[in-house]
Amino acid sequence: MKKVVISGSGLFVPPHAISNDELVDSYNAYVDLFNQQHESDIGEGKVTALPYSSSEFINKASGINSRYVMVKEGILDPNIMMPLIADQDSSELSMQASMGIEAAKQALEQAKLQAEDIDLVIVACAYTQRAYPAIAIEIQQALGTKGFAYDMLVACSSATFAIANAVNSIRGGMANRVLVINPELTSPQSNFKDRDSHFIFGDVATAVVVEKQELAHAENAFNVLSMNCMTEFSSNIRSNFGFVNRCDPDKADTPDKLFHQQGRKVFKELLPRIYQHLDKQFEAEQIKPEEFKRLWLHQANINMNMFVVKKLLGDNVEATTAPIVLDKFANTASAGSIIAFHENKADFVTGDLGLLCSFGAGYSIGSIVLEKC
Ligand code: CO8
Repeated sequence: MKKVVISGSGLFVPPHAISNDELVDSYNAYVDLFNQQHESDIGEGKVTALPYSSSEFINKASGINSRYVMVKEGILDPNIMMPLIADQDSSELSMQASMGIEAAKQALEQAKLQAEDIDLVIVACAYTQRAYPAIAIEIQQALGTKGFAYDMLVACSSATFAIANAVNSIRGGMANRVLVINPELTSPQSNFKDRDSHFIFGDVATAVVVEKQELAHAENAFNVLSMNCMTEFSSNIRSNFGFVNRCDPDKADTPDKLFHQQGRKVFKELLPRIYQHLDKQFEAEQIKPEEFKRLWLHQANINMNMFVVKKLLGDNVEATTAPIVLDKFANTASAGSIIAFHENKADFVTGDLGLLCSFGAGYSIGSIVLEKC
């Protein structure tokens, strides 16, 4: 089997940060406004008064302290509660393409490659801002990559599933060098009026270069030793946004068209599936969890990550073994584990093992064992 490596990674950080306190202040101002507007219905028991959000809860329940967004205007206004992003002319570079290009340029530089060395671009994320033409093809043209390009969506597992596609495209002879790009523009999909989820997401873009080992510069390269993907249908994390929405105008804008979830159920149902998934992969590959120098895990919830780490490695694990980036970036859907990888791989020496693992909506789980070349 052809050896394939990840030879570069990149991270684009959006221009605006929002702290928990800022977000909670705006949410609570929205609550005051809502409760005032519905005062008599609340008094008569026809409408339930909204309770406040709190920074203490957010930090304790999720580990998130802050998040980045592409456009801050509107999000913190209690009368708006969404980013105000102007509609773009078709001749302009889309927001997701511009985010992805910045991450891709860094990944190319790390891999010591030019755009024209790439013969496949895969854009993989929770949502693309339009269905067609693909954001990946827009990036192909803007960067000047060769070959072909396509978009794919697997929510939080988009990056690991796309890396698996990239590896298989190289092994199957369809490509030599692939850019996998994750432009996660989550803020327009987030419901900032929903106390349960208003704090969860942040915008970011990541990218990796995947290429044939024989073509790669060994300096930054990680050999892909094993890959495993699984899915199982669940509506516990869901968005009903789609192209059919406009055909029922009365319901086209209801909250189910944004991200919503049963967070507790997800926690309880997904964790055992993650353990089973990884156990199976490690058994098949004859790898013991303690052989990993680092776990680059999906970044949805700090408590969930700690459960995974403890189950794999026991109670006494150094914080550096499974780095947390969600305190600063929040949940960035598929980009989370790639940020952790990008920021925490420089100390790897030849033979060191690491695990890239994502989990989330679908349900979906993707895991990739990497070995430093
Ligand atoms: N402030 C204060 N109190 C709150 C708040 C708040 N903001 N929200 C809830 N509470 C209260 C509740 O009302 C509840 O009160 P009570 O006990 O009186 O009923 C109490 O706090 C506890 O609530 P929960 O049980 O809901 O709290 P949890 O401890 O479960 O924490 C979490 C909630 C953080 C959501 C947690 O359940 C979680 O993270 N679960 C894992 C979910 C997960 O991993 N989901 C993956 C989603 S990401 C994904 O798959 C990608 C989707 C595609 C991306 C889309 C981009 C937008």
